Amino acid sequence: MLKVWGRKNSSNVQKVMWACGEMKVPVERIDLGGPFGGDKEPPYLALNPNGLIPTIEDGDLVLWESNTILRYLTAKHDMGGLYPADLRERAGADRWMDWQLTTAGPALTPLFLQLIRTAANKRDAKIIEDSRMKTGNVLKIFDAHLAKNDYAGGKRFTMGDIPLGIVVYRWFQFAIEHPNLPALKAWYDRIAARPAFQEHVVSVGLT
Ligand SMILES: N[C@@H](CCC(=O)N[C@@H](CS)C(=O)NCC(=O)O)C(=O)O
Repeated sequence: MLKVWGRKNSSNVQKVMWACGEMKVPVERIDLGGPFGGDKEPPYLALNPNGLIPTIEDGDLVLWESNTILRYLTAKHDMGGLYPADLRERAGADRWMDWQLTTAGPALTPLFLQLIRTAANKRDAKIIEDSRMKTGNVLKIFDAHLAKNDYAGGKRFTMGDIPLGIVVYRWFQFAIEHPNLPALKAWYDRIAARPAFQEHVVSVGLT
């Protein structure tokens, strides 16, 4: 069975679990990282020298980098579905996956670390405000795309929606002022109706 290494409240592990849930691929997930530790120990570093989660083992294939894992698993199990066969649709999905890693994720991370992982009396208001502004501004770019497209890749749900679905879930949970982004909200409501998203993201919550 496919093995996934990593704690279930990691956004990057959730990408893999959500995709497997969508495709009904059975998974053995092993808790690692955060309070579980083990991610900087030699046996795990032999699988993933970055000491980060997730890593998967699929037979004798060992793979890390969450979005690469997402591409591999969806291509293997759902070619033409979650993994678009059409080159243009795939490029659209790929583009928003890369944008999550390079742009939206880094904008949001300080907000997450401050509001979820830092005690209230140790929080830095400037870091929170900078990250709030930056995230709102970058998500306006995705909102403009969604005003003309139902999903990241175009007309239908694909792998391209998964990384940003988790970013936007987190962003909406924070008790901060959010800019009004109606197309993003409508897209998020479509995402939130998916049972695999509910199981692997919403029900895990923010910790
Ligand atoms: N670019 C990597 C980033 C992986 C990453 O930063 N993972 C975080 C969790 S989301 C991690 O391993 N943190 C250390 C820990 O959980 O102990 C990916 O997308 O897989």
